[in-house]
Amino acid sequence: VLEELKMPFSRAMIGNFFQERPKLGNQFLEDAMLQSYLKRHLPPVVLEEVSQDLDRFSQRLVEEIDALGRECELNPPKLQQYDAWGRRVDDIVTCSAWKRMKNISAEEGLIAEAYERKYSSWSRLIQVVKLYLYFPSSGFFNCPLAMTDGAAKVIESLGTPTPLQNAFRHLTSRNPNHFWTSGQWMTERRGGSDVAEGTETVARLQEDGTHTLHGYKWFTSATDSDMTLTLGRTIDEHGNTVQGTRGLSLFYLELRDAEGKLNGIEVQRLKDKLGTRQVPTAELLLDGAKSLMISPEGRGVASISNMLTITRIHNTIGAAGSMRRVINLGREYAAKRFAFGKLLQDHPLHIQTIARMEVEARGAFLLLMETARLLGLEETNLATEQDQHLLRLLTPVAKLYTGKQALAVVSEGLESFGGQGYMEDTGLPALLRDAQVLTIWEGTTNILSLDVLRSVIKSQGQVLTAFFSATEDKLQAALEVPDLSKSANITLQALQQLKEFTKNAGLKGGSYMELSARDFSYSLAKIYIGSLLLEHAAWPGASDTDKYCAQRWSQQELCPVYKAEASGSYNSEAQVLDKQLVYERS
Ligand code: UCC
Ligand code: FAD
Repeated sequence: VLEELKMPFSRAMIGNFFQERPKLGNQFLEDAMLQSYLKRHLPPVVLEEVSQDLDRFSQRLVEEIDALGRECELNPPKLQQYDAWGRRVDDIVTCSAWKRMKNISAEEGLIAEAYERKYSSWSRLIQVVKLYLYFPSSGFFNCPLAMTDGAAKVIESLGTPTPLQNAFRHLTSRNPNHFWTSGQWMTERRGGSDVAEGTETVARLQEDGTHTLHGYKWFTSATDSDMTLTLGRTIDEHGNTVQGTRGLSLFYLELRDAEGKLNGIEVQRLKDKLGTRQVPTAELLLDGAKSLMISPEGRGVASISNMLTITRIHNTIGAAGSMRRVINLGREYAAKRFAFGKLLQDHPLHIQTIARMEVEARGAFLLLMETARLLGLEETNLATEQDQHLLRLLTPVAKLYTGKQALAVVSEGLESFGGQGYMEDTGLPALLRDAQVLTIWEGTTNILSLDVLRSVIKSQGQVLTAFFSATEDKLQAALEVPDLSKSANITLQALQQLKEFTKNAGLKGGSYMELSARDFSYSLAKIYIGSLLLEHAAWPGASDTDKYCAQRWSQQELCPVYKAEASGSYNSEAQVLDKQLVYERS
């Protein structure tokens, strides 16, 4: 009877409307900003070759890699502590897709590209672009790649000493059978930010010149890696150690021997995490792990700082990559989903929301490219003194700013799918879970803001001089373009405010600067991104959209530190009142 009446829910019980899903397209071809950036910067022959490779790789992402990434999310690693006969084995069991990601990383030269330097200083930038495309489909394999890259960088900066040559070859190999990944073990139970006070691990010198490590590493990601770099405190025969940062040295160790037996390490447990569930993150007991000291004694933190530079840039890759992915899927969806009689893409308010995300994503992308460009110059001895100062300053600025913005953009992105954005089987919630870590690991927002101050103090202000002069240079061309001159002037005004703030704050002492560190770092990020967008928009090949994007950016508050200072946010009364506000109880 129901059939006769043609009742819509009579047969299948679930109706006959099914929303078309957003499809992942070729992310290289769909990325207008990436395309125009490469066109603007790369020499034509390099551009031609690289574009072909990126196009091919992006097609591989759609056809093969993206599904593997999803498989990694659905099959998180497990720890098997004992074998069937009761022997302690501490096997970290990962899925086949995760293992496949390791092979793909080697095949695609995701680390090798940066160290072969086929395209001189552009090699680093090209590697970063490839990783940016890879990240949202990688099942978070970018995490071990970040640390692998960081370890290769540390070894290279030590001059690739003989005992580390083999490791370096493995880390930078394109052969899946030889490729190694590395860990980075810095965090202990007492502290991950304050590593100098937090490190309890001791290193005992052996007769053969190696050290054994004894301690407990509280967070170790991608613990299925082949090797790691870690910190330990040397202990003499009387049991004495030097406290603080001067007692810490940097150690290299391989996790397993040729038979696969762990090197004096016990895996205590795998962490139960909000996101990055694809990545095994373990707590490790080091009970005599055989290792090699690779820094001068007491120079552990300074020596691992090269790794921090690289992993922080990788974090920026992850931030820019996840913003791009959620926007590309969101705009695809808006072209397929109807509401109130028309497609979402025809509701201006919906598109305005995505356009604001797009401005943020383009800004993050240009800041990422700028740090990669500077790193490439530094690695090929082409960096000027100004470039080197800028790289030091912009690395923490980019990490802290884009990490935070990625979280906001990805969250907004989920909302653009309505309820579907909240549904696990769309794969979208994982993007949000994974974005949260970008603000925590590799230095939290506050710790990186303090690192920005460290770079200013250590260089006696030279990093700021470099910043002011580079920003002014970038704005020059835009001042001459009628559509851009107003925005360039606004940015120059913000730069002037920042200069004023710096001059005044310098006189007010350490705690004043410390309290302003976060707003100060945000101001650096916003002003520099503004100048990058304007510089790009002033390029003759730029589109009208590039101009519009730069104009939109300059309409934000560009120098929050100036405004907050004027309202007394950093003086001693504010410190007292902040504390009262936080701890008030009824
Ligand atoms: O979290 C982790 C995640 C692993 C997964 C990676 C995935 C990456 C992204 C994936 C992508 C999608 S691994 C753990 C990360 N941990 C941190 O980031 C630690 C955060 N805490 C800090 O950064 C602190 O600021 C410390 C640990 C650096 C502070 O140490 P100290 O020893 O108290 O600080 P000092 O005394 O100021 O610095 C000691 C030396 C100094 O050199 P000298 O002695 O020559 O003056 C500093 O200038 O180290 C130098 N130094 C640096 N140099 C310190 N930081 C830096 C730096 N950033 N660059 C250059
Ligand atoms: P704390 O240092 O206790 O910080 C707590 C809060 O206090 C933060 O908000 C911080 O900003 C704030 N704070 C601290 N000091 C100051 C200050 N002076 N001024 C203002 N604010 C301050 N570590 C590794 O070494 N290797 C890994 O592989 C690794 N993998 C990780 C994977 C995941 C998923 C996560 C979540 C963490 C991982 N970590 C790893 C640890 C990570 O690096 C630390 O958690 C991080 O550095 C923060 O350290 P903490 O947890 O000790 O926090």
